[in-house]
Amino acid sequence: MKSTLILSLIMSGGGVAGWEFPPKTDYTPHQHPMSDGEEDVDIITGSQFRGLTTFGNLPYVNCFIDAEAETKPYDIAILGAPFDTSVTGRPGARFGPHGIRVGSQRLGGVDIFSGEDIFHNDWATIVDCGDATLTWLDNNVALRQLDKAHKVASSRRASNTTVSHTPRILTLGGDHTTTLSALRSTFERWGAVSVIHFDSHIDTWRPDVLGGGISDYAGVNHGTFLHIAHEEGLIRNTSIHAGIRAPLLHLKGDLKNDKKCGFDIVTARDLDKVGLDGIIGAIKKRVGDSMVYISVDIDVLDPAFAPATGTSEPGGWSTRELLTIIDGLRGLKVIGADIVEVAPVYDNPGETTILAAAQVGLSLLTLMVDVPVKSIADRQMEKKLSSP
Ligand SMILES: [Mn+2]
Repeated sequence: MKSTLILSLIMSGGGVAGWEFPPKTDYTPHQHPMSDGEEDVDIITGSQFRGLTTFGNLPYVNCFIDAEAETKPYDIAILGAPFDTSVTGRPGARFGPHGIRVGSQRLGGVDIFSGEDIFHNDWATIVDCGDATLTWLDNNVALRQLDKAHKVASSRRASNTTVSHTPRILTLGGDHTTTLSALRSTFERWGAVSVIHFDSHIDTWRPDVLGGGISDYAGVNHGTFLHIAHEEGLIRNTSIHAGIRAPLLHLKGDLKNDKKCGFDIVTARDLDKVGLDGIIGAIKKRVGDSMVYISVDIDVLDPAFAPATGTSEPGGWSTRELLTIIDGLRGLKVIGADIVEVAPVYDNPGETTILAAAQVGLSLLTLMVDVPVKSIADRQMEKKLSSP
C-alpha cells in the first residue's frame, strides 16, 4: 500500500512544471496588480512588515534634535522610556517600548467598534519619537534624562496649531516610575491633572514605607511615584485607581495615605458587582470635566492576558474588558497617557502581552485624537489675540 502511494507520487509529480507559477492571465476588475509591466513591482507600500519597527508603522521623527523636529512637526508623539531599575519585582520592562512596538505591527485600518481610522484622522499628525536616551547605571540621572526628553518633545510647536500648539505624548514604559517624568512635564503644559490609574497596585506608597528605609534613592520607585507626584503638586485630588487587587502593606495606613494623595479606588472585583458601564461611570464621575492623564500598568490585566510583567497579581480583568472600559472613557480631556510595566521576556510565543499592550495604546491614542485639549500656551495665545 505504502509503496504504491510513493510510486504514484513520483509518476504524477515528475516534471519541474509543477513548481512554476501559473502563467499570467488577464486581471479581473477586482484584482489590483502590484506590477503593471513585466519587470517593475511596488516595494514602497502595502506591507505591515516593511521598514523599521515603529508603533503602528507610524513615521519616525527624532523629536530631540531641533532641526528634525522643526521640519517634521507632530500633534501626538509616541515616546519610549526604556527604564526598569526601580522595580520591586521582576525586571525587564526596559524592553517594553520595543516589545509594544513589535506587538503593534498589525494595528491600523478602520476600527469596527468606532468606525474610525485613527492613523488617518482629519487633524492630528501622529509620529513615533523612538526611545529617550536613559542611562542604565544611575536612576537619578536616568529620570532627569526622561524629565528632559518629555519636556523637549512636548515643547515642539505642534503640526496643526489651529487645534493646539502643544503636542501630547503617549509613553511606552518602562517601569511605572517613568510616569513621574511624564506628569512633571504635563504639569508645565496643562497644570495639575486627574490621574486615571489602571493597575493592580495602588502605587501611592510613601517612600519611607516602600524602599526608603534603605536610602532616599531607594524611595523613588515604581510603587511610590504617585505619592511623589502628589507631593510635587502635579496631580489633582480627583484621581482614581481602577483594577486594584494587590495586597496592601498596612490596611489603614495605606488607604488613608492613598486618599490623601487624591485617589479613589475601583477594585478588580467591582466589575463583577457593577458591570462595565458601572466601572466606566465611576471613573467618569470621579474625574468630572477635569483634564486627565491615563496611566495603564499592564498588570491591571489578569496574568492569563498579560503574563509579561514584573509584579503579576491573579484575578484581574480580561483584555476585552479593559479595552471596553478605556473606549468607554471617550469624551474625557486626555492630555497624556502611558502603558508601562511590559516586560516582554516573560511573554509567550503567541506574544499575548505585547499584543494587548499595543491595542491599549491604540485605544489611548483614539481618546487623544477624539478630544483635543487646550494647553496653557493655547490659553495664553487666545488671551493675547483677544486683548486689544
Ligand atoms: Mn502594578
